[in-house]
Amino acid sequence: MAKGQIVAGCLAPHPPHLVYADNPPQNEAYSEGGWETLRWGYQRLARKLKNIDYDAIVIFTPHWQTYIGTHFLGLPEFKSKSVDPVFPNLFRYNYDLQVDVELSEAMRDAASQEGIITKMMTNPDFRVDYGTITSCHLLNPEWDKPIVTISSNRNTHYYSPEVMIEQATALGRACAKAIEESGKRVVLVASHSLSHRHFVEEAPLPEDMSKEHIYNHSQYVWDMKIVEMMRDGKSREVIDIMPEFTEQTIAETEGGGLIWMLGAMGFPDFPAEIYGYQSVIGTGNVIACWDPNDDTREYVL
Ligand code: 2X7
Ligand code: FE2
Repeated sequence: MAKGQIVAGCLAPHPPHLVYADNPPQNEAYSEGGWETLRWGYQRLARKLKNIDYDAIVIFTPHWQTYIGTHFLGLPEFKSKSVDPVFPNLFRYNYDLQVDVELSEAMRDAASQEGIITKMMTNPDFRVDYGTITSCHLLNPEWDKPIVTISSNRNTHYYSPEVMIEQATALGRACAKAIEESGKRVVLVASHSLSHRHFVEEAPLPEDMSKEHIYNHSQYVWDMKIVEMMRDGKSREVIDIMPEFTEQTIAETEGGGLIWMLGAMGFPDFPAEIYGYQSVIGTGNVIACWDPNDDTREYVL
């Protein structure tokens, strides 16, 4: 059997606004559009993924927060309605998704061997979080690939950003080993924004783009610094300054997704493809992809 491999790693922000703005039939709310820079970027990345041969998407989300260990989806199907607790006006999404349980169990076993506390989620009534649904919908609107969701253990809050770096890197290493042994071709997804200070009042019309802008300039400067390092292939350095970035901008990197993904990919030193940057209710969001294949890696933006 050929060795499995990670065929792409995506940083895929999940503001539910982006699904709302797209008006897919699964979502109950109706919009007049909005946030095109991110949505068009996602469409371009989704087209790239369509041309890559892969078996499954593995996604790490900060909106499935676990306090004892790291949890993995553990049933072949989850079907329900995902409602954003903060934006129920925008996001009430009917999903019916397939899970690659074999891969999920293999990653859990490998993580366990690394000394990480783990658990499989086998409650059929479990509601999959909106981070998973939003990023997966935008990267693969056809939902024609099985997924695995990995929870975010609250290391940053219990301990510190440095402990999160150690734990999420170990988890990434374990997942990479399990993928290699599985023989499967896998797309990794870190589902989160960058800077994360946001407005606390919504515009009367949420998609009114005349009201959308970054929360403050300092946040923007930090985001651009991180994006520049991604472009320059300095993924190890992104992780090194992450504790300060996370603290200064209350960044959603606190959940560990980007650390996990870059750790699994061995902290790549090739440039990330950048597909777009835009604010959503004041947060900073970049869509980026690390393509390990020298022949298909592009200079997108
Ligand atoms: O979860 C989110 C987010 N990360 C960014 C912006 C808006 C809403 O929800
Ligand atoms: Fe979020």
